[in-house]
Amino acid sequence: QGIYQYIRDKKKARQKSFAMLVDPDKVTPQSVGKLTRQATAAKVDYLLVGGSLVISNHLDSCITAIKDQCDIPVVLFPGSPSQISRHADALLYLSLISGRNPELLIGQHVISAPFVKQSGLEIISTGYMVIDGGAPTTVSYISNASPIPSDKNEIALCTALAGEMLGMKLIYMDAGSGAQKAISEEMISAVAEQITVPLIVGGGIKDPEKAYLNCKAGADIIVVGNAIEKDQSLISEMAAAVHASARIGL
Ligand code: 1GP
Repeated sequence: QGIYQYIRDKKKARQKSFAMLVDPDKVTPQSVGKLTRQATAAKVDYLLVGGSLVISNHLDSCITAIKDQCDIPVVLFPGSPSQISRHADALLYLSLISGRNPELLIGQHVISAPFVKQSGLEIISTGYMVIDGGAPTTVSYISNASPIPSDKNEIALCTALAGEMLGMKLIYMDAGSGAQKAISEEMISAVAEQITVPLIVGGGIKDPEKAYLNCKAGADIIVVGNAIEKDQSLISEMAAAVHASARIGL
């Protein structure tokens, strides 16, 4: 069974998932052991690997080390076609549908398509929506595209709807890594009420309560990176909050 089917099944069963974002620049093949032990103990559902800007060139060896040491699915979240590793389990094939930069909507996909196909990875087409996170984030700068204003829920919902009708299998709403302001619950619920595909939400989530509220608003998968890099005790707290939101029937 593929990762996407697994995500769909969990949504159908009204289960919420927690994904830990692993920045390839902040780990080494030697240091991933600690991280995989913590993630396994915390029952993290997915490891998302990638970022808008990756400087190191040890992606393959880090993913191989992660796969050797745990059974958590590794899903690529690439900022560019150079961040593709056939050692992962699946690839979020991102199209930046919130922006109007043709390179990130389709251009880079065309150039990398043969290579992506040959990788043998499970490809999950994802409508990627960057939402204004208060101050410019790396993704908003690098993408050279305006994020959706944080209070324009109707733009977010129309964008997500268009993405779903174009055939995107997931919608990912992201305030950007390290965002000052996470996406509002109002915007999450406006989108969640309209779409049927699973909804991923991330960017600037700093505490378990916000993770919980996002699930309550309709997010299916919560992604956290920065906050758990700063305080690793949050890994289990975040995962527990996300899993608890499903148990009480949200
Ligand atoms: C960024 O959604 C992710 O693409 C995670 O963001 O690092 O702010 O948790 P943070």
